Amino acid sequence: MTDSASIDVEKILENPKVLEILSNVNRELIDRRQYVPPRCDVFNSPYVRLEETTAYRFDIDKHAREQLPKIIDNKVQRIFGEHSPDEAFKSRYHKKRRVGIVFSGGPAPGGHNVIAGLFDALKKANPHSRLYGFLLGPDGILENETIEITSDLVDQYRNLGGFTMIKTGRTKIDTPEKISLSRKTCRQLDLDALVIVGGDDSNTNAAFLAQEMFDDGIQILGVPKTIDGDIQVRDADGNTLCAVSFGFHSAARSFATGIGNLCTDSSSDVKYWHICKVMGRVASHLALEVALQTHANMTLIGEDLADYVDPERLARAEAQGTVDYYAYGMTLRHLSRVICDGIVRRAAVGKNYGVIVIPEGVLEFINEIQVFIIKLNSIIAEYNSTHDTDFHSDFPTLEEKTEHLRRLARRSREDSTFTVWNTRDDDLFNVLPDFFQEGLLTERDAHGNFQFSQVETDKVLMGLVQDYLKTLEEQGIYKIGIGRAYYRKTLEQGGLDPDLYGPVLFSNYPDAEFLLFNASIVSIKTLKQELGNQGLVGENESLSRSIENIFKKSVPKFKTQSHFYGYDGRGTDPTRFDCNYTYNLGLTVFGLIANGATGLMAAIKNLEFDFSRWEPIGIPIAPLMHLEERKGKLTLVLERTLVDVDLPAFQVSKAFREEWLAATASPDNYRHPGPIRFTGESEEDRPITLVLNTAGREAE
Ligand code: FBP
Repeated sequence: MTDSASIDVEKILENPKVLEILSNVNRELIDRRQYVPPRCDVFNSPYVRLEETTAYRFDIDKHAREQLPKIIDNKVQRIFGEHSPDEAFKSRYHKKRRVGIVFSGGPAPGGHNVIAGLFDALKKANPHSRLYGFLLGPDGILENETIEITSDLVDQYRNLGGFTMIKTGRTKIDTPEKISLSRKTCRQLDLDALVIVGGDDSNTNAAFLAQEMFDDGIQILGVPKTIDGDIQVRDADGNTLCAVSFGFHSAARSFATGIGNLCTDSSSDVKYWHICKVMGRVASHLALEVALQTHANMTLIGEDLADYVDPERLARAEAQGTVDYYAYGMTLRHLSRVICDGIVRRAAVGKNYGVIVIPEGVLEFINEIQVFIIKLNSIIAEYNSTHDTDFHSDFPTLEEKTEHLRRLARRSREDSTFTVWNTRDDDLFNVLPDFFQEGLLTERDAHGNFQFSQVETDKVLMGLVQDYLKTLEEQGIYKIGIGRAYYRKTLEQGGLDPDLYGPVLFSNYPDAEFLLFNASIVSIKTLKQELGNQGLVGENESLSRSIENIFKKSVPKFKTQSHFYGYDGRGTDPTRFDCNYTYNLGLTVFGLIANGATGLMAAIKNLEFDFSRWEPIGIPIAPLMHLEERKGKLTLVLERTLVDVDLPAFQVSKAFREEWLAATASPDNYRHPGPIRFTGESEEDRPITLVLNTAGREAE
């Protein structure tokens, strides 16, 4: 070994090659910064103008009409190229503007390109216009913390992931005080427009600010972002206006890269089940896309579990003339049984390994857990609204929190009008493992959302799986299948006749390719007994080494490795799809600003089709809002879109379930998507979910 004292680090660092490979600026970064996303055709015109269309209908919530009267009648705006507008239009368009932009919520790949698109269009219309970035999310608005976004800054971040340029935060602008602080900041900065790049809650903020600042003439526009992919907009007739939020494709591809690698590892070392929890607070879009990308052995889709109906329970209840509500939706126990079934079936063909994908929000779709989440949400919200302090600071430990719940259960016994937490709830809650209780009681985020990423969903589920597999093993059901050829070879090498022992040892001898020990043989002792009963081994004789070895190989060891795919995918560099999508969103948002719009969300229609068909539009936010429970109160928010289990993407994945489980003697059917490639061709240039959901509509 070289003596470290003899190494001249200074000399090494004089070598230009060394300096080059150590530089923060690598080839990938240079290529990304230089990439120029294509523009939707309309943006190649010198101007764009809006045209209101009444082709889309929305079912408007009466609360939205009451609370957002100034923007509720906004219509979808189509954007057209304009070559020779009149002078009044030109002077409005070229007006010197001051625009603010803020990121809100979790990072999503592509955010920097929204800024780049907006910046380029703003400066092209008037080089004296200025763009300000609010720092650290909505807090930057409340505290008037900004930086001016310059061309040098934009060039540093073109086509790069993260929200690093101006950072982000989760503060919600949800009180009259915060709204008035926001107005004050916008006025102080003399802003013409504010752009909020965010998810459902942030676009909700945008709608309320648009309403509040309508008379000030400050335009508020939203841009749909979230890796969760749950901002999808359809009108009341099912026409798609926004197929997916930006960031979804990149995050899903990043998760799929990692999970695809685990499929390779797992089928090489053949000893682990890799349990992969993937982000997606509620909806399972990311898990579904990962399933389609990797063909992992099992992927749970929350929406599918909620849709489940247990035919046996239903029939039993029907025969008894009763209703069994537990027949609808899957229980945690049942789900663990379904997973065990896949594990046992693969083991039977010698595959005691595999990959399971679990969406982080799966518990939301398990009835019994959802009830706890709702009840605890309202208990915490109630406590916070009636006390000066806060639930989590008053009851910092789990013990103190459960003691508070116990008191509530006691109260329900004394006061029959108090029903939110009764003795049964308390009893059921107390049998949950501590870490899960802690997870369910975890602090809600600023929007009152349950923080699924803080709960070890996979641990809860896999704990049940582990227990049930033990039972199945004791019952002789969970066993590793022994290759027939291997069995013959081993016995012959041991000088034994395989055909003499085979029928005694195995339940499927000699036809099956993988032989399964009889269910009654669960230990060396029972193995010896079985052979003794058939006169194949004497009482005082020891077992043949080859038979003992074969038996040992059939005993399953269920070894797991847990992985969480979330923050890594949020920070990945965007795919080309997301680069192009977000740059055009930035151009779109400027088109909306230049034409005086407010209370709209920039979007690209036809995203699910080829780029040549992409159409920039403005979608009115207020008509998309409805009432949802937040912090124990019904509140107006933008509706999230869950996985539609009737659409092709899910139906196709369901049709492939058996093939991807691969519980057969044939090889596994993994698909290895590889890393996100910025250059070159790939068979899918947009999310597979989108391709499938629109398959057959390409020619429309
Ligand atoms: P947004 O909806 O704000 O884009 O965030 C989505 C998400 O990435 C979820 O998938 C995840 O549950 C959550 O953020 C994690 O939040 P946090 O950053 O607060 O840990």
